[in-house]
Amino acid sequence: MQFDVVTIFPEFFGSILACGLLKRALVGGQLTVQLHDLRDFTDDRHRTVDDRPFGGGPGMVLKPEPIFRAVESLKAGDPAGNVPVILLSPQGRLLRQPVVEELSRHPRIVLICGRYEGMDERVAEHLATDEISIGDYVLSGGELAAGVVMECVTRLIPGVLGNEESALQDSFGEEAIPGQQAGRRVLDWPHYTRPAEFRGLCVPEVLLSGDHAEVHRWRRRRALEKTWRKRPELLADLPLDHEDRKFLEDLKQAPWLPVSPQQG
Ligand code: 6GU
Repeated sequence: MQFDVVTIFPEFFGSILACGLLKRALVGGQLTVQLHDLRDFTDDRHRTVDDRPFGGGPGMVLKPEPIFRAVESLKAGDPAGNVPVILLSPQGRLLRQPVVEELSRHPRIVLICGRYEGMDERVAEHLATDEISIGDYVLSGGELAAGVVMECVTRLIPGVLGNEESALQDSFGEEAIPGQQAGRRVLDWPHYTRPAEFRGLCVPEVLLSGDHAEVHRWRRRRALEKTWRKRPELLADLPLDHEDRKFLEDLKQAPWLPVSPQQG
């Protein structure tokens, strides 16, 4: 996978590429990231990337020419010409895990970091092939969003995660439970590690029992419970078996009761 990032702040990406998953993927050769300084594609002495908005008003607007030039120079090396060119902007479609999965199937992606005040609309209309937002809030620029896209897409590249299963078991990833439909989302179950008792707070007994079937059942129930309590709208899309439905019905009847006797 290769990301080409067009930005006025290439230095922004130093730390996120120097640690954790992205660093590992870069070192492992599964990932290449090329940072392109938008100012390198200007043609004036001041390396001007923005200008005042036509029609007046406050703020500056990113000029189209350097951005078109930058993207066209990147794509020159890619004759097939079907590289996605994604504009990061709050007007884009919302980034959700199915979108991440879709992006991860491309070998190369161009990311254009917008600025909050604006970018000449001709970039969105005639250069970008896609526009993505990472949520309904305002960022000053698309750099953080580009980092988010790179991180969540890179996690899906085969061989990047230590344990291939950990991607499958995540909240929002595919169901951990075998036999369930792909693409359905449930929140993750709670995790614990040693010590079994910390400041009087005990890890649920069932996790210490060694009974794998019971552990499995407990995790499923806690995942369902968490989803119902925190993101109930996700349950509507979830394929639920008879046991799941029975569990959720009981929970709704008496949400204050513990989810299983083992939990105490
Ligand atoms: Cl991708 N860019 C900006 N500027 N703000 C955002 C965003 C992107 N996603 C959410 N807010």
